[in-house]
Amino acid sequence: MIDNTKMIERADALKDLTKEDRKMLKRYGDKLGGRVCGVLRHHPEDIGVAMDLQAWVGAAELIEKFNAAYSDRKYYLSLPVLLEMVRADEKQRYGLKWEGDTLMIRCRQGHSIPGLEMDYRVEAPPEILYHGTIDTFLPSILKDGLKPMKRQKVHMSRDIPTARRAAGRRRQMGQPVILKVDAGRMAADGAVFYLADNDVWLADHVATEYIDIFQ
Ligand code: HQG
Repeated sequence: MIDNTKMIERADALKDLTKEDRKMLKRYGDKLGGRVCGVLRHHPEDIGVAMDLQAWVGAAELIEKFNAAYSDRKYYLSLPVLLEMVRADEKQRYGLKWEGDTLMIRCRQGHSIPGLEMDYRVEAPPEILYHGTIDTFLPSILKDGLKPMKRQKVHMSRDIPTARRAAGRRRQMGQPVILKVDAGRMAADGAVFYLADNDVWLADHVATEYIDIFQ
């Protein structure tokens, strides 16, 4: 896991987080995060924020344009709010970097924006990775393998609870199923695996021969 602590400290803004900000985050933090991820992973054009090929956007520009676009909502961004969101995110979805004096932010994985050239690290995977899905998708997965669908990559995790949470997101559409991916054999057969900065494992496709139903 790449740690954001130093980037956050350099901004020196968390000390300005107000009581109101904390209240807002407590009540609307999930909605706010969902909306920010929506912009950063899928639709930067919704708010007109400029994004580079590695999905970075300027934090100040994001804040300004996000607030302008969603001024009718109960949530908002400010530098302290954004940094607290980044700091507290349980999946560490957001990455930060400084370009000179400009703070940049991106989502670390999960994008669907065409043409992005994410600089994921190519790494040798653990022997086994897990993918959470639902039974509704199983016939298609067992026929075609795991495909990125709307995103750029197939998402997998090293641990079962993370896969279970991913599956749980679709509880309304079907029964959760955890798939076991024989990543070691797949890599030995020449497949490339990528590791996002928040320890999510990615691949372009997982053929059915490497997939087992775990539970
Ligand atoms: C399924 C969340 C039919 C696949 C999560 C999944 C993750 C197929 C869905 C991250 C298929 C795509 C990504 C095939 C795959 N036929 N269905 N051949 N191949 N599928 O959301 O992995 O909280 O794009 O099983 O925790 O669910 O948003 O991928 O059910 O880390 O940060 O098609 O998103 O993270 O769904 O989730 P998604 P995912 P966040």
